[in-house]
Amino acid sequence: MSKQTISVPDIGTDDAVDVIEIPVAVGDTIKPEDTLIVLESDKASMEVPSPAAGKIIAINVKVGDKVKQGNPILIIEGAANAKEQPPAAEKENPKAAASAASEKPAAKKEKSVEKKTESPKAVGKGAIEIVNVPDIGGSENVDVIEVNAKVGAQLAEGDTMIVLESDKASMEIPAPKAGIVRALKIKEGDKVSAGSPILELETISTAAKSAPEEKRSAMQNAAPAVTPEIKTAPVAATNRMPPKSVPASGNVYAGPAVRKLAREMGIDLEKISGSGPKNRIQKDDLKNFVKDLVEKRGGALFAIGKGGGSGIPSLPEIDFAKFGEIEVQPLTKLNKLTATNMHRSWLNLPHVTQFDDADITELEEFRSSLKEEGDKRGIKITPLPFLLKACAIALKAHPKFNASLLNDGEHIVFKKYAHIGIAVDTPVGLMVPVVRDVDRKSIWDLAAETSELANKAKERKLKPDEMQGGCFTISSLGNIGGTGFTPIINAPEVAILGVSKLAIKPLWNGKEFVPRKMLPLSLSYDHRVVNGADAGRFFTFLNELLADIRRLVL
Ligand code: CAO
Repeated sequence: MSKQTISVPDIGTDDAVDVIEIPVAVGDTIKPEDTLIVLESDKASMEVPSPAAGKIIAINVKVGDKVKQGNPILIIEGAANAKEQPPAAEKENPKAAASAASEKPAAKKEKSVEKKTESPKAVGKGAIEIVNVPDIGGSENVDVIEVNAKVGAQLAEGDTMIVLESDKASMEIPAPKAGIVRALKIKEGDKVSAGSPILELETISTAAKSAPEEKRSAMQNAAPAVTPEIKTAPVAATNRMPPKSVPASGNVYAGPAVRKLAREMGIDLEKISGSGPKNRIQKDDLKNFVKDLVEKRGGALFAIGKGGGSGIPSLPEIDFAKFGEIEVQPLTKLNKLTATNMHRSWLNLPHVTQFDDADITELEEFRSSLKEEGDKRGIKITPLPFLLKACAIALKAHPKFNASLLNDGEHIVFKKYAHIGIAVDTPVGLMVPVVRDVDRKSIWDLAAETSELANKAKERKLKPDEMQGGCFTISSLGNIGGTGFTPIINAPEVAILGVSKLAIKPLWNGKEFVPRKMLPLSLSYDHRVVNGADAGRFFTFLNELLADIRRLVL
């Protein structure tokens, strides 16, 4: 495999410059133009892009080293996609990719710049000057990828006005002097060359520099020297190294690669503190910031008691001990899991709950009549197996309730089976075992199975597959009490039936009030799948089945 040593290119100075950042490591696979190191001289800083693709097998420099043009930076191997190596003579003196390209004859360059130059106009206290794109290493029609300057904003000398990106590098163009931006001549997406007008600057005296200037004074030393010609000529025409990494307005000090990444990720660099020299923001700072954000906000989104992402405000921390004696206990794993599932469902599914009472007078009579037989069989019959059976039949008759939305937002799945979960209250938290093929099982079988599953849940003996595949859930608080509640849907199911405590209520039969055993039911449904009318029909159908259990066998 071929090996290639990559050296420091022409950096526009014979002086040794500092290596301030090495964003690559041995073992990394790099592409052409990936930043290898960041250098900083007393005039500017620049990222050195890779001229080739390959795997890094050695790095010859470290942060803090001083390097000059021609010093080896690193060795790459297997440069299959490597660009053509420059001829030997050129190798000795490679052009900095950023400054890049062939140099045009000075006279020609000046002429072309002169053509685009406008004379300063005297307005008010300061003169209005047109600030042009300086010599950008011969690159032409370079993309404007960022416009940092804003009309009306005050720029300090060295503040980044715009960021340009060529096919070789990106570079920040600093303000040649302090002033107030009176007009912008370009916008993001424009293509510019040396001499293209950037903005109109009303120059101000050095006494009127921007407020945060003191803080970044050290960094401003890195800005290119300003010559009077700056009004009409390129900045630092003799300096082929493009001015880079100067502090941008708002105190951000970061290289173009970091800025580009931040832009792609939608991150405001002003929120990040840089760990590099002179507080320069490095790629790792950006990564750590994102990691922190995800851990602190995303991770807490479904955590109990916390707000987090999606703009949901957090609840305030309260010191409950201030108000009296307290005891803090850890949540069980099940508590946390339930909280996560409930929160996720509550946030993702638009819930609607409808209420109704089912007249189960006859059902209760029939159930009582089964008691003796149940004792013989060793099976206790509660209203639950009847509810299961009725729900399974209702699911078959109303398929929208036996459905799930796919995450693609384009499809809905209709299930041909009727597996129903039952919420079971256990000492460690809520569990939902699933009774399979409810429609095909007898009331005796369902009674036996629900009691077995409930016992297993209470003893924590349920297997994972006994809690999966549900189409619908029944949550019965009937033995506990209450006249009604709004159950949370067990997503990706689309509906859940809440059962409250049976009560004897007077019902008008057309002639008189008669006492009837009424079972309060609440049906929560996902309004993306089920409409109110669908729910009304489902509920009516279910109540008819429960009111006349002969229908369960039809
Ligand atoms: N109204 C009045 N009495 C009811 C009733 C109702 N709706 N439902 C059940 N009962 C009665 C039963 O008939 C039984 O009485 P008898 O012993 O006199 O026959 C008694 O209440 C106890 O029933 P059970 O709870 O043992 O059995 P079940 O089949 O009704 O319920 C189970 C089983 C596992 C669902 C239940 O024990 C349970 O855990 N419920 C809690 C579910 C829950 O926590 N839901 C909330 C989820 S969201 O937080």
